[in-house]
Amino acid sequence: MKEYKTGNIINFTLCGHATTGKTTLSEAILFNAGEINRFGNIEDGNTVSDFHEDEIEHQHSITSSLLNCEWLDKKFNIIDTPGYLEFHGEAKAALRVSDFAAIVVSGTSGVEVGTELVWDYTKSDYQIPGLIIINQMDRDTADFDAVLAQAKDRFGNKVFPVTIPMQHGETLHQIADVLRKEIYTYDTNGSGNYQESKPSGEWVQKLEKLHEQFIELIAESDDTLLEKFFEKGELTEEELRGGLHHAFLTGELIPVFCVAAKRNIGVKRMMDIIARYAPCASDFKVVTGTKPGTDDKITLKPSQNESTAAFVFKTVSEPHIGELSFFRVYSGQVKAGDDLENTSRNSTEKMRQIFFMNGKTRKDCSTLIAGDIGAAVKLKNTHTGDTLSAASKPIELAGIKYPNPNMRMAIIPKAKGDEEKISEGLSTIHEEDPTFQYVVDPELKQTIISGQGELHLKMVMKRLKHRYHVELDTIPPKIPYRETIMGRSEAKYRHKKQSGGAGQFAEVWMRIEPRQRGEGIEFTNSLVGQNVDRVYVTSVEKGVKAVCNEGILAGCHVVDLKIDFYDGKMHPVDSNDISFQIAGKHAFIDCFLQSKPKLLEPIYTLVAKIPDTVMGDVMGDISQRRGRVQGMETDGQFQVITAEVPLVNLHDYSTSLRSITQGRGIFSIEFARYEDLPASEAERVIAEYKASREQGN
Ligand SMILES: Nc1nc2c(ncn2[C@@H]2O[C@H](COP(=O)(O)OP(=O)(O)O)[C@@H](O)[C@H]2O)c(=O)[nH]1
Ligand SMILES: [Mg+2]
Repeated sequence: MKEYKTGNIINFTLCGHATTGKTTLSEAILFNAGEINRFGNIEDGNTVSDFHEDEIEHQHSITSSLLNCEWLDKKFNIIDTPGYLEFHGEAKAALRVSDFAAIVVSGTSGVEVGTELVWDYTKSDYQIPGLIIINQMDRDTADFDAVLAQAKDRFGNKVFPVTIPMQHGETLHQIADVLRKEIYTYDTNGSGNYQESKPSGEWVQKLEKLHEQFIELIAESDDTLLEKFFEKGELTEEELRGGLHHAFLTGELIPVFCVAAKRNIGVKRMMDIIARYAPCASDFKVVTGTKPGTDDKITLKPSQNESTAAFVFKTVSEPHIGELSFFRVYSGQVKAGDDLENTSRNSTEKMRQIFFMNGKTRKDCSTLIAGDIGAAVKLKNTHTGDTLSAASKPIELAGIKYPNPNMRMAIIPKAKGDEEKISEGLSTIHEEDPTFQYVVDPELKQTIISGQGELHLKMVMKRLKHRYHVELDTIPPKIPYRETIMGRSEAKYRHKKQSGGAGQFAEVWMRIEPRQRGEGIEFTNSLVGQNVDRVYVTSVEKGVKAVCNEGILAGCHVVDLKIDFYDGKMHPVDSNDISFQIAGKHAFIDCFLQSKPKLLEPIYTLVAKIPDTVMGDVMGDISQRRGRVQGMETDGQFQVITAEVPLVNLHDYSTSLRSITQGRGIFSIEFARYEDLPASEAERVIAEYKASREQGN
């Protein structure tokens, strides 16, 4: 394979909402570049990017794919990412190593929540430039102007069309180019080829006007250009080219392209403009990281002569190959056989074989230079998010910012004795895919897995089954209810035992009263006189705290009350620590049961962003979940609903919102507070607890 310089490598991520045609577009790009000679499609399950069995079955991308091709002497490393919200972690990881984001929008559905999310990652998380591709322009309902207006509204007035469609729907075959003021007439046989011509009729004026506005926008992005522009009233072609590159790189221009990927219309011209003007690997002048284990900044140059630093953004386990680690080299070079330092884990790593990737196709390569992206096999102890660097100048690069999990499940092994395999499997999958998490919850006594949604967790279960041969059932996680009181009371408890040898004696007088929500437990003593030796105060407190931990009504933590140990009795010989613990415990239980005890449930604040059209259904669903809507706000073509919903009714929210909105809604939840559990629910919880106690669980 040809060798490229850092300045000739362009890395970008195809990202956006689901089914906008990212994978189809990646196929068109590879086809146009001659990397493949058959143009695969989604329906036949034969694209380079969607090669996984699950992707073919579901007819959409689930993991990101690394692709590469050459265009106009530039090497494109393209990462095609899944648009489904559950797999957005893949897009976040891909953007982490990209020079810019190529955000694909459908000409029919326009800006969607997935579009806004990737825009946010690009701007807030990584500060890289972006371009917008309006695809599916051959669909009858496609409306370029409407989608462009939406994009401007959402992403600002730096959004500007570089190519525009001259027909809409089926008949689309011509694209007007604002940069060159030319018309491109595409072959309709999918070859992607076109003929150039001069505009005529209304298009002369139209292109002239757009071209002028475009130059103004470019000139505005750079003071020296602006001066020249004012002096001469125009820019030379060379100035314009330089300005275009600079404006794109700095986000002063967000170029928009129109394409019909499936028909291979508009794609080649877009590739030309990317090759000529898009940000490339050498444009980001410094690589910033930290000295491992410290916050001290270190910078390197994005040059192959610099000390080596590479970042692993993805790990997969492929059958017959083993672990494949995808990485971008930021500086220096990585050669097969190199020993590098994994500065994230403080270990060394040998790079055995390294590859260029095109979907599942690997091409051996001996060296990857600064700016390039490839994969290595069988790294010993390197995982997603790790930095590999030269031992002589260790550096750690910033990690990937992942989305928060929004679905939790408790797991139960189907067979006994699988515990070890399960924990090994869970930890390996988490290291490969950090958006999947698990914890053994000591309070709930359950292993809780969490991820981006039902499909995501199903995929994890599938991997556990195939790779570790363990099968798991999933159930909704238990709810961490709380127990507390509404009234005050007092009780006296005498613990007395005489069985042969030394006896046990303790008497505890106690009062309890409620505290405000969130104030916790307060234990005090107001003993006077010498009825009880003060050493027993801690014994009583220990007894009380143990009960608070175990619960009285339903096995939940007791919260928000004040206990005062105010008097008691002791015996000179038979009283001891354990007797006072026992008496304290029972005195407390007696008090508690007399003080109008009740259960509390966790309430979460739910914020959902959804399209206008499904507002009624989303609200109806929230109220069915005992949720209370707190507010609604319009945000472009979306509505943002804030509601408070009991946690017990949220475990399947991700699935439900997805089905109500057809994948066009997003949400987040955050703990708000504990509130009274309605009486009928409390009865159920207490009955379930009693039943499980009887079964000995
Ligand atoms: N009419 C039309 N359909 C397209 C175009 N691009 C993609 N599609 C179809 O849109 C659907 C989603 O495409 P896909 O590439 O999987 O989208 P992705 O989820 O963004 O990767 C598939 O049925 C494609 O055949 C296009 O330009 N025109
Ligand atoms: Mg796809």
